[in-house]
Amino acid sequence: MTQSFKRAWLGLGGNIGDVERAMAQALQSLNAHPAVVVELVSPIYKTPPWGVEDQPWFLNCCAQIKTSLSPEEVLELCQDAERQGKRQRNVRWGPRTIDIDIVAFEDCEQIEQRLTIPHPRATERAFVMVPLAEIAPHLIIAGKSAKQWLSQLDDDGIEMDSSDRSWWS
Ligand code: A4P
Ligand code: MG
Repeated sequence: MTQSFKRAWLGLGGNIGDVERAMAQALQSLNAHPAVVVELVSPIYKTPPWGVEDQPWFLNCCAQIKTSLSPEEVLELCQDAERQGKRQRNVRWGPRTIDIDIVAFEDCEQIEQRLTIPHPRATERAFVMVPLAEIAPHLIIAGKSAKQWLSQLDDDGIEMDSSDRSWWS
């Protein structure tokens, strides 16, 4: 039986607790799945809060995976990883320790409440496009490359935390 592998790009972030550890654990648990390979992970960036500004700064990164799972199955895995991160931290209130969005999925475009691909707000967010452009500058999302989207965004304040790309493994 031949399996068809697709690439997908994930955006990870958080601003409560040990976010680096939560993101590393999430990426490790995705990579441990027999149908998922984490191929590339960006450096971690410190990013000013977007949307609600009165909250702590975030850490963000992006990852490229290869998978034979469907987009919905990948979303489920991401949500499992989010739940694990929360449980271990036992955070009673406040923003999530870790949030994982599917930014794009090869050969998939869909608008559904449960899963919209590409992620409808990703191209407006420098905290997604900065790390994405680092690992997949030529990836086309909604007609433009990650690098082109980034050139239109305000990336003021975003700082690379460390250029180490193996921080998660
Ligand atoms: N869902 C639909 N499409 C997708 C997709 N492509 N990927 C559904 C993931 N989930 C998708 O998600 C709610 C539901 O969206 C999921 O159950 C899934 O079925 P959510 O993450 O709880 O919230 P949201 O509505 O997706 O919000 P969004 O736009 O992701 O914003 P958040 O998560 O509220 O953003 N500032 C910085 N600097 N860095 C950050 O990481 N994050 C947030 C939180 C705000 N400001 C930030 C950051
Ligand atoms: Mg989200």
